[in-house]
Amino acid sequence: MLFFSISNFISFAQIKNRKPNIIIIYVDDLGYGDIGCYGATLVKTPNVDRMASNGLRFTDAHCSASTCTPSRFSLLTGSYAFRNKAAILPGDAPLIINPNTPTLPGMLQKAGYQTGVVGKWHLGLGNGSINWNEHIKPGPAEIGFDYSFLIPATGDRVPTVYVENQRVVNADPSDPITVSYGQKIGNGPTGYENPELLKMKADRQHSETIVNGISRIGFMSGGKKALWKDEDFPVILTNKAKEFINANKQDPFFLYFAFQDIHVPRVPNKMFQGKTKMGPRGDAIAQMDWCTGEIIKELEKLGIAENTLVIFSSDNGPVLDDGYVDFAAKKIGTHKPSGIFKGGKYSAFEAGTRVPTIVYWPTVIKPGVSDALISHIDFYSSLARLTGQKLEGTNQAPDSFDMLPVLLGKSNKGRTTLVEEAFTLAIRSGSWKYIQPVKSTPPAWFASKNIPSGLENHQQLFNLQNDIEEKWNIASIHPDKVNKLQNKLSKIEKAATRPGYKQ
Ligand code: NG6
Ligand code: CA
Repeated sequence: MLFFSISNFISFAQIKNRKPNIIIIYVDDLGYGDIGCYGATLVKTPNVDRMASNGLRFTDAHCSASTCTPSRFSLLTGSYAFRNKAAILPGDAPLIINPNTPTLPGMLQKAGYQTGVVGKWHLGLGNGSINWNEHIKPGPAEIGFDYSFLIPATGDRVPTVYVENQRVVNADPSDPITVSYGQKIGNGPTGYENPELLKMKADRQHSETIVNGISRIGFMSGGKKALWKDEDFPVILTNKAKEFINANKQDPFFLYFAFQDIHVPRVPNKMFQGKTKMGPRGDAIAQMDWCTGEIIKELEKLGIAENTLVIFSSDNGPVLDDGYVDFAAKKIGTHKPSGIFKGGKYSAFEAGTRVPTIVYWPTVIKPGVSDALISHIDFYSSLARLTGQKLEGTNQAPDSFDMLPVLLGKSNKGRTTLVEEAFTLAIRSGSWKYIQPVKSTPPAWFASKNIPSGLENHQQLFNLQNDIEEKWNIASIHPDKVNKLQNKLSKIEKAATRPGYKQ
């Protein structure tokens, strides 16, 4: 039953008399069980927990995929990432969102919003032959962001420089930047040639150019003045986010604040080193909690907290060893990054995409917990409705369902079906979960991760109602169910799923 009708919403909007600001805080690799309000005890996350106890905490909300690029692609386009074959990108990849594609920030611009992105991008930049010494185009501006301050790919990939409004910050024409994901370039040290320079050891893939004592994926030369220090991320990124909020406090604004935490390399600021007994991974969780708190405090200071909708979530499930020796597994103690669920980052099991998700809007959202099934893909349509934008009959957001009543806690009627993407596809339908056999082999390095992956070359079926840990594959006992779900999945693979969507 829907508890919330459009007419209620309109009258609510009239009471508010203006469009609310919208902030999406997107943490990297944060698992379901990694924060206090989802059961963690060995790391304290008071700021996020406060948001949860004064907002709506979801127990069955999903990012679209168990890796970063596809999840972010889906968040910004309202489309399943497999439609675009979006996969983890190297740091010199071209922009994977075609500038003609309707996007979430573009839709909000039309609704009168000032739009900004601060933090990890990992959606590619430029058109394939990127020159890091010039204005980089296309980029965030071409897909709907008025302002951008980026870590271009990931913390573990070159180039290790900030890019503000599509120019490298502190670029120096006399020391041009070159990037290579093939042969080594320049004379700089690498992890495999100069291990004595490292503050953290790494596997072979992460042993190329060394910057700030950390070897990365990929080679880079030049740009000495532009190189980042990983320890500065929380301060620099949070300040940029605050500056954007301050500059736009009079307008409705949309801020997509994408953290580097708690992705590798985990190199927390001094303020957080040793905060937990879990080593850098635990300390990075404490750091991301602080950054979140800084944003909420800023909204309160400016007196705009009650007119700002904040969505807090993660781009995929947790991973302990992701290439650097930071003792995440060794120091884990009783901490359960995936909570009660199986798997994690890269995995087709629940913990791959079931992530902490909190929606916070003081005085508007009644505190509570929701077990509705929702996807981050749904933010697009839901925020369109919130801001008075109509998607019906257009070619926007092909897989995004309007879940606004669910997001605001007015209804518990979530999705009936949802696809989870890993190196294969899985589908949720009611309490059933079906994992399709893998069609292509995952990368060789994945085998060493020691994460239950769910990647098999046979069909798997679980009933989450009595097997939340996906322990018992009951495909052979329910061949009809398997066929039905496989057919459903194949149909979703072929065509858009949003009601009213037209190409
Ligand atoms: C993988 C990297 C991993 C991480 C991941 C992207 C190797 C062996 N592993 O390819 O360290 O960077 O890509 O993570 O290279 S994500 O959260 O951005 O998807
Ligand atoms: Ca990630």
